[in-house]
Amino acid sequence: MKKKDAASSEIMNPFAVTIGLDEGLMLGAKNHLGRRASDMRGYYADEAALEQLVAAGDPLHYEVFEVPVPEQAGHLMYCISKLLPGVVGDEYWMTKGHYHEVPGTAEIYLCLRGEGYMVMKTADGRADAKRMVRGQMVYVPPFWAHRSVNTGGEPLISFCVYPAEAGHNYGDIATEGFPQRVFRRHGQPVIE
Ligand code: PAN
Ligand code: ZN
Repeated sequence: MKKKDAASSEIMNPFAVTIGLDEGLMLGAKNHLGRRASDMRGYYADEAALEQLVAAGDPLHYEVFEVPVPEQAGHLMYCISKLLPGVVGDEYWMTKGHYHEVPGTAEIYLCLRGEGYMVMKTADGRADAKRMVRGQMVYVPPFWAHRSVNTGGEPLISFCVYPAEAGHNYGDIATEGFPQRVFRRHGQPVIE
């Protein structure tokens, strides 16, 4: 079924939202997603290290704050993504990563705090990674799966914007994985 677009709906009213640029939060966020270590099973190379983390209190891995808009073409969804620092074995904490359910939709990530990488891949075998530091904007083009990785000692906080109808496809990445992963080697991040 074709999704409605904004043009076929009533005109909505403007609104404004306060964002904590350093804290990585959105005041009045209606959607707050939190993923813990136990939600990340199957994503890290060192499964035993992940289980140790789960057993040691199952810490929060990352959070996403959204004040939702209608999931219709013409609208823009936006969020704050806050990925905490840490390693599972030698692999830096990361988000699950996904394609968009509507694959031809892009995304903009503006890094507000912290340091890390946006790791990306296409289904036809291309791979890329872009550094994320405060003030750096990463453009994730249509058809690129994307995952953020925190290689620093503080939260990696980004503001994201993408077409509201995009949706999230986690299944393909859960099975394919990303060809590039980021490990701590002698205290330094290395993309392997
Ligand atoms: C982001 C991500 C957020 C969490 O808002 O959803 O960083 O990552 P995962 O969704 O991969 O768990 C985004 O890319 N939205 O499209
Ligand atoms: Zn996305």
